Amino acid sequence: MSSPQRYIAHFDLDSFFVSVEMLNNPSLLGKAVIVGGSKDRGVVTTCSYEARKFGVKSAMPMKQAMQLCPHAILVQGTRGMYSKYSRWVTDIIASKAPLFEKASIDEFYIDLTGMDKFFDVLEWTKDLRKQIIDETKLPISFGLATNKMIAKIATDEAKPNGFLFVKPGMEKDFLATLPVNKFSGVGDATFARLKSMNIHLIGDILKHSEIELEKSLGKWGTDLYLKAQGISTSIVNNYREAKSISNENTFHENIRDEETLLIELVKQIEKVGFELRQDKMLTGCIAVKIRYPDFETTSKQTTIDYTFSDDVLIKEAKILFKKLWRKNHPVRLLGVRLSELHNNTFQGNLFDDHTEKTKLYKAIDDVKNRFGKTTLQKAVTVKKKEG
Ligand code: TTP
Ligand code: MG
Repeated sequence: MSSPQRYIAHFDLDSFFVSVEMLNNPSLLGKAVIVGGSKDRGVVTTCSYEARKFGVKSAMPMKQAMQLCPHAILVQGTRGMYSKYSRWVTDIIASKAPLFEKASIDEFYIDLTGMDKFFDVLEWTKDLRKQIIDETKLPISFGLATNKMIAKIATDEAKPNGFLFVKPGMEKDFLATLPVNKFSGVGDATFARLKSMNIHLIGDILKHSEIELEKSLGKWGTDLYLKAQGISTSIVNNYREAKSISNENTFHENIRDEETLLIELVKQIEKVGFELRQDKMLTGCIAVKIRYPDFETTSKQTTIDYTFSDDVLIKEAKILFKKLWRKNHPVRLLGVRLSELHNNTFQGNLFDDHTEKTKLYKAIDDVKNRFGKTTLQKAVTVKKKEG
């Protein structure tokens, strides 16, 4: 029996944050719009296709963007809305797709392997796209192909507001005429290096032998050789089985003092928050668990705007704890859990416009990595021990 035909669909919302802003403010429609930080110090988070025509790109300093496109309308970003729309799209996909991965806030892979026996895979994917657009009013594009790598590149080629099907067997031809920096991981330096070897297009890679490429580029050369042929074996990680990050502590002696319990809670959040950021993830759901001495165990969870920030998590955890804990009852075990995780592909987290915060967390986490996880803690978790 031959193995089933692999089919992977990759969906990505078009200029996602801008599209959400346009829904809330239709006067922005069709205009050059930039979502980002402040005019003098901020960077571009994303921009509309009208602004892209002028060369504006995400991660570009805002100053430069405004020089390229002086008439652009600058929007600071609406906290909360992006998570809401991201969840909405996730729910629609979850209601239809047998197996899918949420790759980032606006990006999904759906595994449709073997489904061609039961339905027309392209029509099914087109229907799903139509449903997302009809319900949410957000523009979204997809690429459909035989693996994740080709599907993602196909989405990129289909944008804005389109779709592209790379039929089985057509992978190499599809890639051949695209520039080599369409492969993720080919940054400016590698791009220049490949140029010096006369490799501009992906098709040029295959003019060299695998051995040649390995000689000049090491293992990366072998990778490129495989990629250029359209080969990629990475799998779709089932979102329904996505992992969570948790931490809990059974106390030597039961604790009934509220302040001590809150300090323990903050400590645990700092641990899971650290892990979250090390894994480069965002979380959308936090839970607190309490076990009493008679072993009665209760927990409470809440959905939150996607975040990686300890401050946000601590605030939410405290609210949950206060709702959950029967005041003055001794506690045997306290725990926290973060779920609804997906990759944080951002340079910074826009939700609070906190590029500064991102830098701060990175600095704290770097120290934790070097000197151990307990080196740096919030003042509140330290205070108690000294006092
Ligand atoms: P992307 O899908 O990478 O970009 P996009 O949706 O804006 O544009 P495209 O049409 O090319 O898909 O990212 C999704 C959202 O994530 C984006 O709207 C803004 C946010 N984002 C950041 O906050 N920081 C970043 O560095 C990037 C790349 C994206
Ligand atoms: Mg997108």
